[in-house]
Amino acid sequence: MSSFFSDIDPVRFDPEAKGLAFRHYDPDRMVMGKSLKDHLRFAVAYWHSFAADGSDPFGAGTFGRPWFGDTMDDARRKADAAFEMFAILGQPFFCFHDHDVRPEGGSLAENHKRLNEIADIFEGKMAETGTKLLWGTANLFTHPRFMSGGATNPDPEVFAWSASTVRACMEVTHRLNGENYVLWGGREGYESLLNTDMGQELEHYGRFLSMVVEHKHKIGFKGQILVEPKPQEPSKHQYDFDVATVYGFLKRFGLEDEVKVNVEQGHAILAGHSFEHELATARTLGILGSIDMNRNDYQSGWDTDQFPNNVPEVALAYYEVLRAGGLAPGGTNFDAKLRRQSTDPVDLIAAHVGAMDVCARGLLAAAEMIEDDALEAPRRERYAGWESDEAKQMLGSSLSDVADRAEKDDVNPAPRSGRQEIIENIVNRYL
Ligand code: XLS
Ligand code: NI
Ligand code: NI
Repeated sequence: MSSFFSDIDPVRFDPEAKGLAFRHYDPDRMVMGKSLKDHLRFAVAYWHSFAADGSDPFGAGTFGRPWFGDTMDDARRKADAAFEMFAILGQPFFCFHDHDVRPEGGSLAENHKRLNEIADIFEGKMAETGTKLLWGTANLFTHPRFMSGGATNPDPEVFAWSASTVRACMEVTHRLNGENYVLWGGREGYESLLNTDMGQELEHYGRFLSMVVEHKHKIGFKGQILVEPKPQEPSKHQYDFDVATVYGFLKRFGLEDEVKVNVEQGHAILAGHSFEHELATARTLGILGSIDMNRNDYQSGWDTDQFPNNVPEVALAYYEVLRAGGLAPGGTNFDAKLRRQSTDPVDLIAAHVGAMDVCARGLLAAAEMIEDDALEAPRRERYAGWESDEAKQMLGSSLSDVADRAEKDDVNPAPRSGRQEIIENIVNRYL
């Protein structure tokens, strides 16, 4: 067994503790009829925690983990450290790409063999520790073969390679009882319109996603299929720009009842939205599947994948999640990495502990606002006019009927305050 975290004890809920402890995340605390653990469904992202090396566009990796290397032994050491960390955190779930867990094999057959070998190890460790798989996914963006996309690549052989890779990842996810399967299309987009046939690429993308759904049913995978929207980076323009764009795409290909979205905080910001906007859009359209809880640095304008630390933002996000009826079978995935100067094993633990506490505070505040009807009461009042029979009838009549009635009654509505500041003050009481 790896001893990477050897001097770190399992983290417990203890609001009085001096050292590493959860001060707000009490997994067993009951809120709105469910434990915090079941509301939040936290997951560690294998890639950022165990594969990221701390490099940036200007400098080499700084983390130097003992499992860095490209052999299967390195991959096994990495798995040991990962499950050691899940146990220390009491983390119920994890998520991974094929590329994070095994070294590249150079051929499809070798890649799949290696992936399945690591999945065997995961299977044993999951049974031992009770850690579950929130979602699996395929990395169709790191290797140079994917530089022009996976399913939207102009080269049909890359489409075929992608199909084989996604099939292998879906089947491993199914075998490990994953609760979701995610597709994030980082390079499913374009760099330049001058060399891109957008119509053809969108057709191929739609067909690919349909094939994924068909395969899900063929193998009896019961988890959710999720698309993760993002507007750009690494593509200049990504086809899955935001939640509304993805919904239009799903509708076009008849997939709106089969596929939901995994909404990431940082991606929402990159798209020029707030996180709660994206969550409310997904909730309203009935496609909220899961969340990636990692923020950007608002000054840099990049997807910096930092651990969440802003309770007011997180509270409004979980408010939308609770209104949607919760996350399950999705969860809260920390798609977040350490800053490159945070090089110690304890930094990795502390980052997750802090993030889990921030999420717990946010969810508790959101639940209290819901239990007190603090925001819904003023919202209902604002729309109360629509409760009358006369108002409801308008929606079933013609433009002329409504216009005639307005003119006959000589309606002349007076402006009414939206009370935004008053409501903002109410929110502030809960934070
Ligand atoms: C990148 C994405 C990625 C997905 C999984 O920006 O967030 O990490 O979550 O492929
Ligand atoms: Ni991201
Ligand atoms: Ni993500």
